[in-house]
Amino acid sequence: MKVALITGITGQDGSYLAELLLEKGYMVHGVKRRASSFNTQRIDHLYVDQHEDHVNFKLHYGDLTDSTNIIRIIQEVQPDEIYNLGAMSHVKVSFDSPEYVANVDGIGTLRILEAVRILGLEKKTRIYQASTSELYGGMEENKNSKGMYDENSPFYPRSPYGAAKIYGYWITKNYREAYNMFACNGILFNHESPRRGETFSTRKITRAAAKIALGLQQTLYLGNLDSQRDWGHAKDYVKAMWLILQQEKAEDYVIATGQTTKIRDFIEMAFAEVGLYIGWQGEGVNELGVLSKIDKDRFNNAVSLAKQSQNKNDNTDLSVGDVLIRIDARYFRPTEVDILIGDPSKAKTQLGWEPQYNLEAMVEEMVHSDIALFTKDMILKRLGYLIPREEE
Ligand code: NDP
Ligand code: GDR
Repeated sequence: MKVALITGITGQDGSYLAELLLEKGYMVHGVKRRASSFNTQRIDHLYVDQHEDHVNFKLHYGDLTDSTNIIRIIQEVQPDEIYNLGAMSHVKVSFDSPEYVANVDGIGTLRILEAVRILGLEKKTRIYQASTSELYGGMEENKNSKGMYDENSPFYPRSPYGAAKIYGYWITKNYREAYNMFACNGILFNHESPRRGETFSTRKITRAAAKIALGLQQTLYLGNLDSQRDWGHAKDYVKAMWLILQQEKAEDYVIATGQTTKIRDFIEMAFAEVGLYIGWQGEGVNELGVLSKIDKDRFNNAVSLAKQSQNKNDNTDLSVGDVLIRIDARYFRPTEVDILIGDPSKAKTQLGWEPQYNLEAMVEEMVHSDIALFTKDMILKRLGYLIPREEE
């Protein structure tokens, strides 16, 4: 039985990766942070009573800022593979807490590598480092001949997050070269899912599309609508992480779709999923996203369960001309990454990696998952049950 250790197991990617490794028969260990409220919602379904005979999933309290517990956990677990996914991963928030991000996302990577070395596990333990397309910074002149970023494109990080992750990238490469360790960077472009954190752009948008359709929210406030991202599905991307560690030789790989989409186009797709069509008026901070058409069939179809459960004919007062999206300058970043588009040729050829999802399928899944989530809340509320997270 192979043994894996995942830092960041409570996050989006950690939860999908844990599922994948359990399916493959691994013993999965995860590092979770102590928090004053539950932070394991994404992995609760994987929990096994530690008193049972065949325990294949175990959590350890730990933090990437604390080398003593990193060393202790790795010593106890003796992992064949470590996936270092733990990070303060929000680019905008990294401008508010730059030193903390440097410590967790940058030095945290060093702590993992050094722990493996101190414990003499260099030959046994393979290490995956969660590197990111934020390293490229969206510099036009650094794209390859196909107009994309690949494994040879120069880096130019544009945030404290990007700057911390570039240290993680290079220290991983350095430990591979200096100590002959099997340590690899996956340079992953944006990947999303119904489990995406609620304050990242895609999930904020799919949640708002669902809530507005259900009559639970009026307006969605966003920042820069013109940046472009190469969006894939987290489920596809964790498969690439695993493949990277199964190769004969340790190398770095770009994982991306090769397509890029503006934030405003993602908004249009998400709202169209609930039958609401958005038109744009005005410019800059005064730009508005206005409801230009309602497709009643699509709308009714999307919110049908909520409507039945409320015993109402119609539970929204939406009409054409309503302003659904406004700009709030607070969400602009001091420096922005304007465009990201990755060239996954190496991963496709060498790893045999092929994503299953396209953007349309992912948007559909995310919007409908959020509708189901809020419908459940509405039903519980109607039955008089107070939803715990609203009590807190
Ligand atoms: P999430 O933000 O969903 O998850 C981050 C995880 O790291 C959480 O489990 C979080 O714990 C944990 N964490 C945060 N701070 C610490 C700390 N000090 N010590 C230990 N663990 C910590 O991120 P994703 O799942 O989306 O991303 C996984 C990794 O991949 C991250 O490193 C991210 O930077 C990187 N990445 C992500 C991309 C994406 O598009 N999703 C693209 C490229 C790279 P808690 O739940 O307690 O907050
Ligand atoms: P990103 O993702 O910064 O690419 O980092 P995010 O979804 O936060 O931003 C994408 C783009 O959307 C614009 N934007 C907004 N973003 C947020 N979060 N909230 C808003 O209200 C909003 N309005 C507009 C942003 O300005 C940006 O241009 C993600 C993270 O998962 C990183 O950890 C990872 O490394 C990179 O993807 C690849």
